[in-house]
Amino acid sequence: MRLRIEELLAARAAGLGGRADVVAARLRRRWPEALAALREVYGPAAEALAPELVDWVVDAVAARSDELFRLDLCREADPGWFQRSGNLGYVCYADRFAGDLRGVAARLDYLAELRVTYLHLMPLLRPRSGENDGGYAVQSYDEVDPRLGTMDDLEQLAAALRGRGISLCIDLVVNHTAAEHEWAVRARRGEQDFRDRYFFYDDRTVPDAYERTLREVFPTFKPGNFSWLPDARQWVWTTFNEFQWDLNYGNPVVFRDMLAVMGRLANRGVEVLRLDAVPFLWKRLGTDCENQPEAHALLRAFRALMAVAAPATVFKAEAIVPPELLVPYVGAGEPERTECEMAYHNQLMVMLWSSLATREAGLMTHALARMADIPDHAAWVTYVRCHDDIGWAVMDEDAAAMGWDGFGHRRFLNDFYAGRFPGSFARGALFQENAATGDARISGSAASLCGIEDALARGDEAALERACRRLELAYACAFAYGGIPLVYMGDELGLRNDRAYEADPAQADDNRWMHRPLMDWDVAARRDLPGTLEHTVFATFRRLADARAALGALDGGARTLVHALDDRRLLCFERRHPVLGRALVLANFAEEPVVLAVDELVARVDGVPSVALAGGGAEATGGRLLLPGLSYLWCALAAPPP
Ligand code: OTU
Repeated sequence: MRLRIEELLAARAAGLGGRADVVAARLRRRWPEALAALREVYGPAAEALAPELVDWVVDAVAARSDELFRLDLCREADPGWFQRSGNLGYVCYADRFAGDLRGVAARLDYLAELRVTYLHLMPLLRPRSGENDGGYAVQSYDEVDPRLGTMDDLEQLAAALRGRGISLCIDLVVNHTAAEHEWAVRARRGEQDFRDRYFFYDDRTVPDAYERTLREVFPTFKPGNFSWLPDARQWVWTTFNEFQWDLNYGNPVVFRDMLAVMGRLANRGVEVLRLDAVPFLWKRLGTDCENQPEAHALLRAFRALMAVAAPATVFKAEAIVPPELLVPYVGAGEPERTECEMAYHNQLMVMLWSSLATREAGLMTHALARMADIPDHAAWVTYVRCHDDIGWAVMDEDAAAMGWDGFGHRRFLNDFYAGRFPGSFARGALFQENAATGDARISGSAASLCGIEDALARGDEAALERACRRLELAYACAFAYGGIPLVYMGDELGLRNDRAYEADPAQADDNRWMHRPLMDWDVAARRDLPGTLEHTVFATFRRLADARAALGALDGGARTLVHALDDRRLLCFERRHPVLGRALVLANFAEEPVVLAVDELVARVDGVPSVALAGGGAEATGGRLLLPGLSYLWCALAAPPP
C-alpha cells in the first residue's frame, strides 16, 4: 500500500524532474519517523500537516543546486562522512577573525594549515541592532548581518569552503527570535496569527506558576523568565534576555516556518546547523521547561524532514545540560531514535578544567565512565573552550563518589578559575554570580585559564612551560575523546583574555567578551617564528591534527570506554571501532611524573599499546610508560598475544 504522503508527492512529482524517485525513496524511509514525532507534539492534528510538508519538500529539493543535490547523494552513500578522524573543527566570529565573510574566504589557507575541515562561524544572520547577545537575537533568518556581507557572500563562502574540503557550520537560533523579528513586531501590533507564535500573559498568574520551577539563565542580566511589555501591557516569555522572545512550538506554524528556514540555509550551502538552546523548545508547567519529550520529538521531526530535503546537512545540538539528559540529543533509547548527529560534550569540557585545577582525574573518570554510549551513527563534538562561559556541570553524586561536596567543589572551581584560590594559575572572571543560590560560571580564554597569561605577566618561564602543557593536555584529550574536536579561535596561538570589551557599552556588562578576542594577524604570523609562544602552540595543534588523522580508530563511530586506573592522577580511555581498530589515551593531570608498568596496563585494558603520539615528554621505555607531569600518550592498541 502506498503511503498517503507518496500520493501527495506523486501529484507534485513533475516539479522535481529527475529527482522525483529519489525524493519518494527518502520519504518512504523518513516520513513514518517524522509523522510519529509530530504526533507526539501535535496529536492527531499532525496528519493534517502532511500536504504542507510535502509541498515544502518539493520546493526545497527543486531549489537545490545540482552540486548540493549530488552532495546529498554522496552523503547518503557515506553517512559517516563527518565522523572520520581526519575531521577537525574551527570556531570563530567572522568579523573578529577576518572582518567579514569575504575576509574569511581570503583566510582559507590559514584554516588549511591547521587541517580544518569544519568551520563554525558564530551567529551571522541579521541580529537586532544594539545589544544582541553576540548575535543570538536574530531579526531576520533570511539576511546576513549587513556588517558581515550578504546571503550571496555566504553562499559563495560555503562553496569556496566546500572546494577546500571544509564544511560550513552556522548557528540557527531556534528557541527564540529577537523582539524586532517581523513575527514579534506583528505580534506586538496585535495580529493574532503572530501572537500565537510566542507566549503572552496579561498578568503574573501564569508566569508566577511557571517561575516556581524554572531556573534563571542570566540572573544578573535579566532576573526571571518573563519580560514586561509596557506598550502592550503584557508579559512575554523570555528565557534569555528581554529582547529574546521564546517561540511557541505548540503552534505548528512555528515548526513549519523554522523548518523552511533550515531548508533555505541548507540550499545556500550550509552543511551543519548548530541548533541553539534546544533544551528550551517545550514548556510544561511544574517542570524546569528543559529537555521535555516534545523538545526531542521536534528535533526528530526536523531531522527526518531535513533528511528528505537536504540530506547533506547534519545537526549539532547545543544542549548544555547534565550528562544523562545530554545523550538523548544524539539519539538513544529503544527503539533507537534519530535526533541530532552531533552534540557538544559539555561534560568532558567541564571535567578537563576540573582535573587541571585538582591535578588528578578521579572525578573525571567517574563522571565520564557512567555516561551512556551514543549510537554509532552519532558523534560528540568535543571542545576545551567556546564563546560561552563555563558552567560547572559537576553532578552532586559524582562529587560524592570522590568524597567531595558538589556545591563546595563548584565553588572551588569558580574561586580557582577566577584566580582567587591560593596557588591558582588561572586568570578568569566570574560570570552571572547568583547571590541567591551562590552559583556562578567562569569566563576567560583557554590560555588565560591554563596559566599562560599569569606566567607571562610574572615572567616565569617554568610556569609558562607548565601552562602550555595544560593547554596541550586538555586539547589532546578533546582531540581523541569523541567525534569532531573544535579549536576555538585564538587557542591555536595561545591568545589571552581581551579586555577591549570593557570600553564598549554594548559589551561592557557581558564579560564573555573577554574570551572572544580579535584575531591579531601579526601575532598569528609569529607561528612561523621558532622560539615564540605562537610557534610552539600552533605546532602543537598541527601535530595533534596530523596524529589524529593518522589514527583511524579515533573515528566518531568508535565507542569511548573509560578505564579507571588505580592511580587517580591518570585519565585513561579507549576508543574502539569495529573496523578501524582500537586506540588508547593516557593523560597525567598531576604535575609530578607517573610511571606505569606496561604489563599491568596490558592486563587492565586487554590490549598491547604502541605509541602513536607523545606529548609533554611522555615515553615508553623498558617495559614502562613514563608520564611526566601534564604529559600524555596516544597509542594504537593491538590484541594481546594468546
Ligand atoms: C546559547 O547558550 C548560546 O551559546 C549563548 O551564547 C546564548 O547567549 C544563548 O544560547 C541564548 O541564545 O545558557 O550560557 O542548554 O545553556 O543555550 C549559555 C543550552 C546558555 C543553554 C544555552 C545557552
